[in-house]
Amino acid sequence: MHSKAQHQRQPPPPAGPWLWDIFCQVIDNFGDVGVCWRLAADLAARGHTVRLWLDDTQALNWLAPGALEGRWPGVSVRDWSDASKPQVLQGLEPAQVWMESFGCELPTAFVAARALSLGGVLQPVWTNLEYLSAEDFVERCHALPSPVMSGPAKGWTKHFYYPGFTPQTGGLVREPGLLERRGAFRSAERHIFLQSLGLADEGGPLVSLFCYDCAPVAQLLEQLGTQTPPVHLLVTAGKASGLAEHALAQAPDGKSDLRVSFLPLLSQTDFDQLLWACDLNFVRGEDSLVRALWAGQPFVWQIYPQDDGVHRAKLAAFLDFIDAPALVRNWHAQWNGVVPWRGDVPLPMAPEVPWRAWARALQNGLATQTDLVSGLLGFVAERQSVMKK
Ligand code: TRH
Repeated sequence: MHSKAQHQRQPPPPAGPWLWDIFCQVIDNFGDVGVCWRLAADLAARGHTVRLWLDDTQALNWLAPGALEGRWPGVSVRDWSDASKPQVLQGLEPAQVWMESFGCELPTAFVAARALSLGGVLQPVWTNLEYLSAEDFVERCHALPSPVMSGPAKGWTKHFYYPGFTPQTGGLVREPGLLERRGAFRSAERHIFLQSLGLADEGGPLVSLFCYDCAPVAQLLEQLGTQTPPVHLLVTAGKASGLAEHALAQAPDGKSDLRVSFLPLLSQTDFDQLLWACDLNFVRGEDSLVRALWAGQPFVWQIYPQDDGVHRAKLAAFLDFIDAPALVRNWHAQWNGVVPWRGDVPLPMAPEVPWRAWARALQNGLATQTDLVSGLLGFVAERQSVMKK
């Protein structure tokens, strides 16, 4: 007879640590590099080693200070073009995992160098990181194989890895300890954070703004200017600040109680704290949405607009998944141009609006899922054991 202890399921053996090659081509904005950096930094913090191959490293200067100078333990940032140079490839230690992000293709010379070494027996686990979506197809497509049909790695297999909001998907990036750090961030920390940005904390409501060119910023500023107590708007550098400056220049004098501050480009660590500090966050794209969810504060998401309008289905799927109350849906509809601006949809700072409690509940619900990096490590370990058989 087995003892009780023998019947207990053993925890899976620790995965790795492995060497990773993550490839990222910057299409536009900050999201491609922002997501890949979060992933690389999270892997490195768990003891893995990452080579992050980028065709444009510029944003890392502010997003992850020290990364380009090699001061980030476990991550080395490489120039994309180096991955095709024979002198670089010759001396490159073979990685256990390859990741191509957001549909970028690995350089042929890089793949060939590996496929030709040892007759191609040293096959990495090859993953294809996709965009985040709450649409139904994500559960169907997550972890599906994609056989390589041509080129030097013909016969190998890649696998799709879809981030997502349900256990049947790849999950969301959530570094170990993130929610504990967020929970420990209270009014004293907010005060210190604002001071570090050279801003006085008057204790009133704070709103952050990060958006695309098509956001109705003038209308937002007008509504924020009518609030009691007065709102302090923190505008992120880039498109949002251009729009806010323009709107302020056009606004009639003396009618608004709104205080506006323009921020410099922040590191991702500071960007997270900005979202923790604010009572309402306007975010966009992919990574800042996830960080707003982990902030657990009311947020309004501007989805990356696509010419063919497919982003509307993606937005609707997200609002359905999060079971957004009418108020939250109305904000998203007008902010994303799905309906004309109304100007009377209440803000979460109003005491009778239960938006804050809802955002906290959403954060708690999502936190019960396996995070993306933990899921990915399990996936790689599983693929490795299949490949060994
Ligand atoms: O910049 P984005 O609009 O990126 C988008 C999306 O990822 C979209 O899905 C993709 O198709 C497109 O790029 C190509 O928004 P996102 O995803 O929120 O990325 C912004 C990153 O920039 C995020 O990591 C937070 C970071 N950031 C800072 O760290 N400091 C800052 O001051 C600002 C303004 C942003």
